[in-house]
Amino acid sequence: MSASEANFDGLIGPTHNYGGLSAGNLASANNAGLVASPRAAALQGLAKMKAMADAGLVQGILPPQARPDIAALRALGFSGTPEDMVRAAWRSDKRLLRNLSSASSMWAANAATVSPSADCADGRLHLTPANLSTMLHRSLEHAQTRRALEAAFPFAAVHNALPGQGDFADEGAANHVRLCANHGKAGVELFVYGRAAGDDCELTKFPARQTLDASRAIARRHGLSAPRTVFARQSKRAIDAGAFHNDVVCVGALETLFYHELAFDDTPAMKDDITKAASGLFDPQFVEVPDSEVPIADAIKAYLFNSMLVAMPGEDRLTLIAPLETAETPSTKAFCDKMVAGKGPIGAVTYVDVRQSMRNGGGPACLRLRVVLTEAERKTCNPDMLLTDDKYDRLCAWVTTHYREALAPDDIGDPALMTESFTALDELTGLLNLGRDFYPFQRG
Ligand code: SUG
Repeated sequence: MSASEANFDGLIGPTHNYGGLSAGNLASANNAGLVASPRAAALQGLAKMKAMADAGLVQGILPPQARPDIAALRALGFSGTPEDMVRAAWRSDKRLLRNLSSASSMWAANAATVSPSADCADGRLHLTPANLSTMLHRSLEHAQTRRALEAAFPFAAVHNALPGQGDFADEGAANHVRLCANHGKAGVELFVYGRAAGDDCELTKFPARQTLDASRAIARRHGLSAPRTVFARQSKRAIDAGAFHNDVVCVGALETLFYHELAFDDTPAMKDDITKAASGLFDPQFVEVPDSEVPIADAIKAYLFNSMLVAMPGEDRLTLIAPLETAETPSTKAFCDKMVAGKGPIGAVTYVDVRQSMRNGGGPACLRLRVVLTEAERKTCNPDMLLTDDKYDRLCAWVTTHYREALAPDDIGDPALMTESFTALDELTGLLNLGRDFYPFQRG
């Protein structure tokens, strides 16, 4: 069956700010406290989506979540009107309100793990929203993410998140890669984990956010074929260098896996396991970047691997859509230039400006969830959540009307930010035809 890969990007929400909320994510820590521009951030994200749509790829939109999270404020003991709760939370615990106000659902690569119908025993597309249980601000996302995925893919099996307990810590597609010869045929699913239940938590300095147990549970739920499924461990060195997700040091598409030499705990075993799992289907192409050419610190700072690796219509080699920071870092730029001049599977690199998201550790790849859709599935996915020229124009105008130009860390305590955000999101449900009960604040 013919199938293609669509990108569903998280539309950046009106509370985008630099809260310093993610331990182990160096950009989040280093940029904590900077003044953010929600408007510029959202327009950068939309421009990336438009560029992909203009290139002929299917581009979808996942709406931002409503923040601050009023239900969480209430559950944590605040009472009164939403404005009362925001004021009281800011007075008593600024860090808590920052967590409850994060626009982090923009990083759609963490929204869910996706297995295309060709890989699943029941022949349906399966999606498991990630519980994101390691970080408080991200653990609030999964219920609304499920709602958004059900709206986008009404035909699919959209599961509940795994139990939000440490043994099942799950970060979604950021720790998952699917390789295949052809999107419509069975592929190999690679799950990359940082720890297993029962491991000593002190093994890594920074949190290892994905467990083997979560990855295995997802593979079971999705009905994946065991011989076509590979589990590989992230290296401690990569996690402690700031690779809080595997997609900070690895990206794959079709037959190609592009990764840093230090990304995996046991690289020869990972390659061997993928090669065996792919046997009879395709010959995997491994593009390994040596630490001697691109030191891991540069790879993480420049986000070389947090790029989108895509088959552009009409091109016979893959294109890497990298952040501008990759072009500005000498070692990563030199590597990219050499790579495209060679004869390997990656034949072009283009650079995009997503600096607002990058300052929180979210590159081009973080902002999108890849969903392989058969022709029939694409026709049944929600057309209102797909980007068209007209919708792009309307979304840009909506952002320009409602989003603040600047948001300083202390603005999070301002109840007017909540009112503005909810007004904007209420209007967005009309723009995307989501119904007037999509957000919790609309349900009362
Ligand atoms: O989970 N940053 C996100 C970045 C997610 C990147 N996603 C992928 N690699 N796929 C995170 O650490 C920072 C928010 C703050 O500090 O305000 C944050 O949540």
